[in-house]
Amino acid sequence: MENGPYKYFKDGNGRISRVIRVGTRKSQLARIQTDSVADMLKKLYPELQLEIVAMSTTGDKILDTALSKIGEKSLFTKELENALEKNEVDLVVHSLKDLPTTLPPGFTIGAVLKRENPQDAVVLHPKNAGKTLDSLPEKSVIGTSSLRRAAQLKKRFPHLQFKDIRGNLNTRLKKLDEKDDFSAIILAAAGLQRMGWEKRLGQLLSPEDCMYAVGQGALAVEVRAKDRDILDMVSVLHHPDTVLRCMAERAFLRHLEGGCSVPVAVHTEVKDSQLYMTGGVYSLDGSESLKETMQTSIASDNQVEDRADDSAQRVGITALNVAGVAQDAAERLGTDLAKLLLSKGAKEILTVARQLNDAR
Ligand code: DPM
Repeated sequence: MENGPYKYFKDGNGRISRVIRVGTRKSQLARIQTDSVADMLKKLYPELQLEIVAMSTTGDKILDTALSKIGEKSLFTKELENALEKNEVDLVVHSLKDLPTTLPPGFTIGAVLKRENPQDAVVLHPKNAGKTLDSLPEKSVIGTSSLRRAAQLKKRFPHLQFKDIRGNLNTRLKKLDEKDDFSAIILAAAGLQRMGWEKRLGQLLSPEDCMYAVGQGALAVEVRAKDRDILDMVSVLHHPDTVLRCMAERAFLRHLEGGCSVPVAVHTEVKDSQLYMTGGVYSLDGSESLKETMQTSIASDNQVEDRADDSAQRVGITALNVAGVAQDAAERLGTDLAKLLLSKGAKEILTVARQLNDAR
């Protein structure tokens, strides 16, 4: 342990020399996510003193506008990054899918944790308990403000209608249960599970029905890029398969120049040292779509990455302790899949989707 990440945090007597402050948004989901990461760090470094600092972000304050309409990608992250920059906090826990594929200079994702179920789930109004999207009556209203979910599901379930629903998970569930506006809403299974709402998890959407968002289901720890001690400390939280899948997904989205305001979806899998990836782009009503699958070897000679400079960052992630060749292969896979889709007309589909969404 002499040269391990631990040393920095002990004083001459072997006691902790500083408190690590962990930034979080104030929503219940954000608090749960942050607490789970703090607990893992405490198990790994029992003498660490952690302090949680909760903040509201712009994204939490603008609750009446659809996410895809607000435009700014760093909606949920800017205030937290300001606090990181000013050394008010040392690390910040996010849902990876809320982090842009290019982070502002000076920041990096120092850990990507083991992905939970990345699938989307149907949460039904209590009066529809037991139903599926298929069996809901004609013109039933489904709540989601994700262009990605709406585009895929409109195509697949033409008898349904889709309407925006905003607010944090608690607000959405309330809007569903206490009013008669929605027959069901679509949420990430991972979020439901973290909130302890498994009982509300209705139908899980298969990749044929709805592929998930880039990074969905994985938690990320954002840190100051130059803070090698903190980077070393959090890098033990990296889950290598999740890192490689999410790197490929983020490279795909970045190359398509997508964000949360375009309908882009993915599906990835790691099996026998192969990384498989399916990516799709959709028109807003789902009538046009392109979907392709590619794979790459992520076999490595166990030569792990130990550089922490800018050149080691791939799509905003610094994955110390994960094989560099595998990271390169994953990033290339995402980029190559995006190039393939672009060669088939993805750019036109996304440009029109963006224009129509802006005009909504
Ligand atoms: C992003 C999207 C949504 C969130 C867009 C998308 C869903 C918005 C909506 C980028 N961020 O998925 O196509 O449904 O109106 C968000 C959730 C989680 C992280 C909640 C959810 C929890 C799951 C996770 C919101 N961000 O998607 O149901 O950590 O991946």
